[in-house]
Amino acid sequence: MLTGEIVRILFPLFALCLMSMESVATIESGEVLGGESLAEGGSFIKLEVPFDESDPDNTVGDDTFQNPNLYGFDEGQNIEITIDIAVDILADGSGGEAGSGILPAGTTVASHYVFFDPAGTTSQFGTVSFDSDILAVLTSTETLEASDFLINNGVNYLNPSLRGLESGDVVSISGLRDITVDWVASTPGDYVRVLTEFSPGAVVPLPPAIWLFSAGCMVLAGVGRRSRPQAEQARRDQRSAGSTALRSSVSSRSPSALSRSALMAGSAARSKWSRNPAAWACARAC
Ligand SMILES: [Ca+2]
Ligand SMILES: [Ca+2]
Ligand SMILES: [Ca+2]
Repeated sequence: MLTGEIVRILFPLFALCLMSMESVATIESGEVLGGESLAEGGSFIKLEVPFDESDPDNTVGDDTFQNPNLYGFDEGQNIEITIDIAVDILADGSGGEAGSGILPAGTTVASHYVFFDPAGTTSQFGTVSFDSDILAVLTSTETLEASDFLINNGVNYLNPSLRGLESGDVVSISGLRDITVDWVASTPGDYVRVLTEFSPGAVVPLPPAIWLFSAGCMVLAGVGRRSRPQAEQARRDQRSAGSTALRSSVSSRSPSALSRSALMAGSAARSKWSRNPAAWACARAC
């Protein structure tokens, strides 16, 4: 009974722990391969939210970085969208593109932000890779703003009119899980959102879940240890009471009366007692 209560308490906590897990990195890697950015020492940097590389901290979208690096960070992970989302580039499912279109409601997406925010007009060529297949890329200020509900990460997003790409900027799907950027930016910078399929890398932080589950197992084990001595004591009491009944039966008769029937009666008494110890105790005392 007690064990059942504990399980009923721990199971919801265990489920809540799993549901509240923080996401982990799902942008796997990136690289700056060319352009003035590379000459200026730019490299790919995966940001962990909240970040302090910006000025002000944890803010993106309008000259808050001002350096030659290519950046990326994860937004909401494994979200089932409830409305259709207009996208600028749809993946064709084989590592290429299928033009602009709609990502339909009911699709599960993992969202990521990739951007370049140099101090002055600078070109950059690079790649970014993800841990699951790309579904779509959003490159215009309008589609970015319409999909900002996927953010879900506490970052302060600024939304100037030139947040998206301009003429001459190219972001393309270059593999099932890869994009290539080839753009020129200055103020406020170039920003795109990449939507991938369900991210296996985001389904983690088992440490807190394991900790809670382990604690529950320890509690249950403790209950089991407490229960065993009690059960053993009850068995000893049964054996002791049965022996007393048999001795009493024997002492009230002559030795010749210690017949097979008496022994059988003692055995029957032990059996009766073992089935109903309370009734047996009452029969003896009352
Ligand atoms: Ca800038
Ligand atoms: Ca640009
Ligand atoms: Ca721009």
